[in-house]
Amino acid sequence: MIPLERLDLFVVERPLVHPFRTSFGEERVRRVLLVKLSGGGDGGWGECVASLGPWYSAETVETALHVIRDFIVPLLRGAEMSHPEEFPALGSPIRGHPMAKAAVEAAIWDLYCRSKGVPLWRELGGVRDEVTSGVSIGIQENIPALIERIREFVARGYPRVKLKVKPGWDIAVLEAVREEFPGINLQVDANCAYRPGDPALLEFDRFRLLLVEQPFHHEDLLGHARLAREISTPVCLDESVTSLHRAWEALELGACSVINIKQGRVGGLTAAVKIHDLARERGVPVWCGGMLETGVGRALNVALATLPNFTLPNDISATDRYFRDDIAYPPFVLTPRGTIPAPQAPGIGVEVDEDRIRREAALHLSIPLVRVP
Ligand code: OSB
Ligand code: MG
Repeated sequence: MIPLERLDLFVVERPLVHPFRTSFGEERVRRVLLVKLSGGGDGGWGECVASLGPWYSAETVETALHVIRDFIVPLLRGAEMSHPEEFPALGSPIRGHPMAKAAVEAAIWDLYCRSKGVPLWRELGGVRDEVTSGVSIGIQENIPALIERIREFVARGYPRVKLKVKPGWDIAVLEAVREEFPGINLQVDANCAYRPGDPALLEFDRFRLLLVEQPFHHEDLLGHARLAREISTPVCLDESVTSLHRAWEALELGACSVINIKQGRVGGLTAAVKIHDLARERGVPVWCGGMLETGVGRALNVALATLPNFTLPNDISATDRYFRDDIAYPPFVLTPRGTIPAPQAPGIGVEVDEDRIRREAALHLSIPLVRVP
């Protein structure tokens, strides 16, 4: 049995090195909800990927806190789990709230793997000890500023660039970028900003893009299926794929030929691995998306991306692309091969600076899961 004795929730803030602008808003500071599960002398960590506001998905830091404290904690009390894969069934009475569930599941995985002495990526079935990196670049003030950002990241050795696009920040931008960087691996992410029928979408085919990510509303699988038949650029889904079932529906409908997997968005690592397996059976490549995570969440992403069907570059950049000063050590660094190595230490493979988190936390709740005699 996995011993579950105490759950700690911490909220900490970390300023981003660069503000990150998408079609739905701008983030300057990451407000991070961390989960620590303690038991049997070990501690496991999870990071919740929810943001301050319900813009990327319905969840927020506050809803995740509420759901973990008031609904997941009671389920954990007296739970007899022998493996982290059993957590989704335990959490299934709670409808929705994948990011809240994923954060707790991650802490269970880390605790389990640390006590077993194995790296998380090996336990998940990883087949490589480094993952291909990529960088996601937000919407900039103007095109020259964007060109400079791209130049900087290409010079640092990032093997793939993803640009955020939206109506009005798309075709002219791509023309300028392709003129300056004809050979780079390039893809775009619209975060749901287009309406079906927008003529700009047909023009994406001119730019030799690896893929176009989530052009339409998150519920619009049929719209994506129609677009996938109209353009030759592969359509990739992010926001739309919230579960294994949704991934299956999207593939059945032909709504995408690539999937961006984020463990937080799909309710945890167990569901993420299942989506990976389904896509693999169908010959659909996947890659690991990011949510501007700290080192804890990045470690989870790296572990996931070691699975065999993660064959496209991932939104997993080095720590210094996000934060000057992270909460977990050592930092993730980009290798000369354009990869991020998977840690060899047990569990998520990074150490959390807990003393500092306790000092700096905007909120800390420490909840016993067993009766203290
Ligand atoms: O759509 O992939 C997205 C960040 C926050 C919310 C949504 C997205 C993103 C990114 C960042 O693209 C990727 C990263 O963490 O490097
Ligand atoms: Mg995306």
